Amino acid sequence: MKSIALLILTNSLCATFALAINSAGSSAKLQLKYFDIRGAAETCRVLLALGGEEYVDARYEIDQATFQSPEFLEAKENGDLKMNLNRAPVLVIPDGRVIGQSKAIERYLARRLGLMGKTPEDEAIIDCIAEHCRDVKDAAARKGFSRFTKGKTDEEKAIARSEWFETEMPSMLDKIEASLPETSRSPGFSFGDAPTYGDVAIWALLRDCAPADLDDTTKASEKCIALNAIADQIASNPGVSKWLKERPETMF
Ligand SMILES: N[C@@H](CCC(=O)N[C@@H](CS)C(=O)NCC(=O)O)C(=O)O
Repeated sequence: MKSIALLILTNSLCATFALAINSAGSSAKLQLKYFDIRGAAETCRVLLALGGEEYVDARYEIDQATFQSPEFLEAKENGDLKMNLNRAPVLVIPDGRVIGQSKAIERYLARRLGLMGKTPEDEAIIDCIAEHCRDVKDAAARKGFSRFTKGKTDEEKAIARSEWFETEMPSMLDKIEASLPETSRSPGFSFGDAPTYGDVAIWALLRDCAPADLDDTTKASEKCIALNAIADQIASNPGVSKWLKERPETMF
């Protein structure tokens, strides 16, 4: 039963991918190409859900045993990924041009979808909030406690993990929380009184981390009332909550 379900899922993902590839360059829709994981593309997908724009969600399947993706290798060989230096994600825009770098894609989508404020100054402040979230994620990665970290014992990883979640992450989140009164005009929004890219970045940081880190992240952020209200506001947006219910279940 499980293998039939997997086969159906695999076939439907292949169909999605084939549709995406066949329509490259000619589609009026945006086409986001990435692995079949949340990873570096999920903030883009959530921005699109929040902004209500339809797009082609082209996914390179990953073999769960080998972590290889023949579809990704083929795309690399075809030159589809040149604009991200042979990596994913890339976004193909309706005129056929390709944008690489996940953060550049996020900012482009946010601007396109009206989630970057009204002026260059608004945009810079919203971007600044999103960059705070990136700092937190980068600091966690540098701390090196994930199962992919090499050169550390399990005991060393456990120590790094508790230092991060008990002290360092709460301290960084407190600083972000303290900055919000400078930019927010209403509870539930990091900038002004409407959803922005910064809110999506906060949601991704607090709610869309690796499932194994969710409880510790929730605990580390428990005193951050404003940040949690923003994350809840994004999660309860109808487009986003529909996406969260319907998105493919993936390993990361
Ligand atoms: N700075 C780039 C990094 C892109 C990147 O490292 N992509 C990874 C997946 S998250 C990748 O394509 N890895 C496969 C490879 O490099 O062969 C971005 O944010 O888009």
